[in-house]
Formats: sequence, C-alpha cells, structure tokens
Amino acid sequence: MPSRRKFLWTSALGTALLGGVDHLVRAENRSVPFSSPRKSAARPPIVLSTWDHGLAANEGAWKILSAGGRALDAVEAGVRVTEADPKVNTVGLGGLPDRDGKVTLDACIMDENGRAGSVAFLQHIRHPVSVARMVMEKTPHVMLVGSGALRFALDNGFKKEKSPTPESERAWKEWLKTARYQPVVNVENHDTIGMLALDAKGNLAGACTTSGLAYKMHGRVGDSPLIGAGLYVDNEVGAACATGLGELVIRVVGSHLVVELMRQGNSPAQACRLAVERIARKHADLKDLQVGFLALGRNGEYGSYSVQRGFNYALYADGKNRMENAEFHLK
Ligand code: SD4
Repeated sequence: MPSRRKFLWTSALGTALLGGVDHLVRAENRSVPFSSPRKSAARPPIVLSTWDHGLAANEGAWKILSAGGRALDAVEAGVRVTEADPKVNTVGLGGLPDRDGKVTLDACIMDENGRAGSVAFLQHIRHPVSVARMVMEKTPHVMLVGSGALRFALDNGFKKEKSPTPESERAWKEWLKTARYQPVVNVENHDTIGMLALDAKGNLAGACTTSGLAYKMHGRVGDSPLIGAGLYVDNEVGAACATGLGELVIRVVGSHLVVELMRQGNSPAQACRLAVERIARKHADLKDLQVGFLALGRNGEYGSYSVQRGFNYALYADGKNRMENAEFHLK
C-alpha cells in the first residue's frame, strides 16, 4: 500500500505534470478553429509535392496514378524525375556539395502498410529514392547510410556515377572564398522534393529526396531521410512531408507530428499550421529560417503551412497540375 505521504506527493506531481501538459495542449488548441488556412480537398487520385520542381515530378507520378497504379510506385517515379534533373541543385547528383566538395544524398519512402526504407549520406548514386525502396523491400532494415548504403546500391545493380557536376563544383569553389555557412531561405524555389500521393484505391504513400543543405558539414544528415521527421505515412489517417531547415524539423519530429495532429481531428492544413507553431514556440528568432509542411488526408483533404512566405507546392488533382502557395506564420 502506498503511504499517504507518498500518495500526496504522487498526486501533487501528477497534477503539476498534467497542469503543464494541459497548458501546452490548450496553447496548441487555442489556434483551432482557424479563420485560415483554408480547407481543400479533391477526389483521388491526388499527388502533391514541394516547390516548383514538383510540377514535373507530379507529371511522372500522375502517369501511374491515372492508370489506376499504386501510390508507392507513383511517388517513386515522381521524385525520380527531380533526381534525374541535373539543373536541380538541391536534389540528386546535380545537388550542391558539402563543405568538403562531396555531394551526399538523403532519401526515404513509405508505403500504405507502414513499411519504410531510407538511405542517408549516400554518394554517387542517381536515384537514392529507389535505393531506399530496395532497403524497404529487400532488407530486414529501415535505414542504410554512407559506405554501407553505397555498397548495397552497387550490389543491387545501381551504377556509381561522378559527382559533383561541373556547375556544382564551380559553385563550391566560389563558396570556398568566404566559406560562410548560411542556409538560404527558399533557395531559388528549388529544395528538397517531398511527395505525397493517394491512389484510386484510397491508399497513401510518400517519398522524400534531397542533397541536403549546401555546404553542410561532411557527414551531416538532415530530416529528409528520417522517418517521422522528413516524411510520415499512416494509411489510417494521412501523410505528411517537410522541407526547409532539417534541424528544426528533426527537433519536433515534424511529419509524424503533423500526422498525429490529423489523427486528433485537425485538417491537414490545421495540422501543418500547428506543427509550424510548435516550431515557432521553440525558436525566438525565426527570421532567417524556413520550414514548410505538406499534408494529405486519406479522405483527399490536403494542406500546407510554412514559417515564411515563399513556400509553394505542386498539386495534381481533378486532372489538373498546378502550383499552390502555402499560408505562412511570419506575416
Ligand atoms: C535538409 N530539409 O537537409 C532538407 C533540406 C531542405 O529546404 O529541404 N531544404 O535539411
């Protein structure tokens, strides 16, 4: 039997803890209901992906979705379009290198059954997302990194390719003149590509792939290959992905947070907004920082929200592929 003294202490602690949690829950709920962001929905199939390069990627995904294909195949095919584009300097082998001049790639993928695959700090491979899918389908693991991921890719038929591109190498040599590390907000409107799809059967999948932040420390891994941070899919609820400064996303396990907020009854747009507000509460100065979330519910509702102005996404729904601007926190 617990002593009365112990009981009093326990219940006082419980009340204090609950009070604290309750306070936070209320802080989060105060912003619901919203006057904005707006509520948007479409009939499946639907695919949405981050930034301008999402338009071309969505076309790749749509070919599969419009033929009744699986969301998982669509997101892989979609982001491969961006990975293969040498002009995109934030994804794939066209990406800008780290401060040692090495292009190191991060990617992940997740299917409707909650299975996931991921690679990080992978060099010389054109399609990290397909290696991530192979990790999911052919290994007992979720994540392979660095030389292990490279060896796995080569053993499975991927070709070792040259990187950086001459353009990225030139940019890096220019950067070395000052060697000042300063992640840029909304880099030329090309950044990580995160893609979410809902297929005609009502199944969700997502993928995320990036060369990470330009001139990062050698060995740095961002949010994009981390299941729960850069991407999360739960077929019972919805899917979410993130772009922007990965360190901010990792600290709140951003994409998982968005999906869990949707599970609690928030719309995708509300969930993205609450996740951005969670980040905002933890960072006094967000002036030069950007994070954007995209979310898609299993009912076809979708939404987005970002820290700063300038985050947009490509939406292919109801037979049309178009850009949408995200609503944002810092007005
Ligand atoms: C990272 N989140 O490596 C990625 C990069 C990115 O917008 O999305 N930039 O932190």
